[in-house]
Amino acid sequence: MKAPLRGYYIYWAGFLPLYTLAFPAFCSAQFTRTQTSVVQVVYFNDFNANPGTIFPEWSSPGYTYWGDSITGRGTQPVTNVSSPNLVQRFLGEFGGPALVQPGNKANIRVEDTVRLSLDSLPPHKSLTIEFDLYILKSWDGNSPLYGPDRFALSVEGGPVLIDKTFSNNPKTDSDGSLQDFPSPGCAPQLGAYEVGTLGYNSFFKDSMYHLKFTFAHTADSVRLNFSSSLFEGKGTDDESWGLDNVRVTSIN
Ligand SMILES: [Ca+2]
Ligand SMILES: [Ca+2]
Ligand SMILES: [Ca+2]
Repeated sequence: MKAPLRGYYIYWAGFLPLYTLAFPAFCSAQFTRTQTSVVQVVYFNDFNANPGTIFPEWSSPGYTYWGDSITGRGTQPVTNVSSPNLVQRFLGEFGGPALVQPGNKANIRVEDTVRLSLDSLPPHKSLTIEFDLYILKSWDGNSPLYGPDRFALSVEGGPVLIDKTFSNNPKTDSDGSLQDFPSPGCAPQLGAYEVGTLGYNSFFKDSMYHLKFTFAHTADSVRLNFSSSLFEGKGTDDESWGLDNVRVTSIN
């Protein structure tokens, strides 16, 4: 393991006082406190607990699929796993079930959502969510043949923080597999802070992104929906994703 087993925790991060300098007559500097921001980490989890751990704050409304004259839905377990090379544990793998036999071409879209629910938040004016997103195996980005393959994060009853295509498919000429993260028409895996470190598929590999968003929020509870919309229907052995180092900070 790269990181110690820490589990998740909730704690005060302390106070961040903001001051302005005032220079009255005699030019004697004087500090005047005009505002105090309270910054508090209200949630963190590195998911380094034993694989198969249930984290009660995480749940799923399940997956849905449609295409090739079939539609359906099912339940999505939410737990943590180890990467194949055992260097990391994370929440995953998500993306939906295999709906075709291995090796067959399918034209099925699968949408899968996992949800973080936090209650009893301290008084605040905004929240920051940051996390590592692991894009695993053969995501195809904008491909008209095998995509689009999208990842999204939204606040229930609030804004969509990200909804972008991601790609691990280097065959951009034949498959049109560019990605829209961080901006439209980018090369596969652009912006990833690491590629191929988790030991997945040797051709498509895996890519790790650090994402961070701040949004206005005042209620004492929040629901954050992390979701994928993947095209092919071959299941998590073919295209999947995971989350790690999820941190939520409140700012008052
Ligand atoms: Ca981890
Ligand atoms: Ca694929
Ligand atoms: Ca795909």
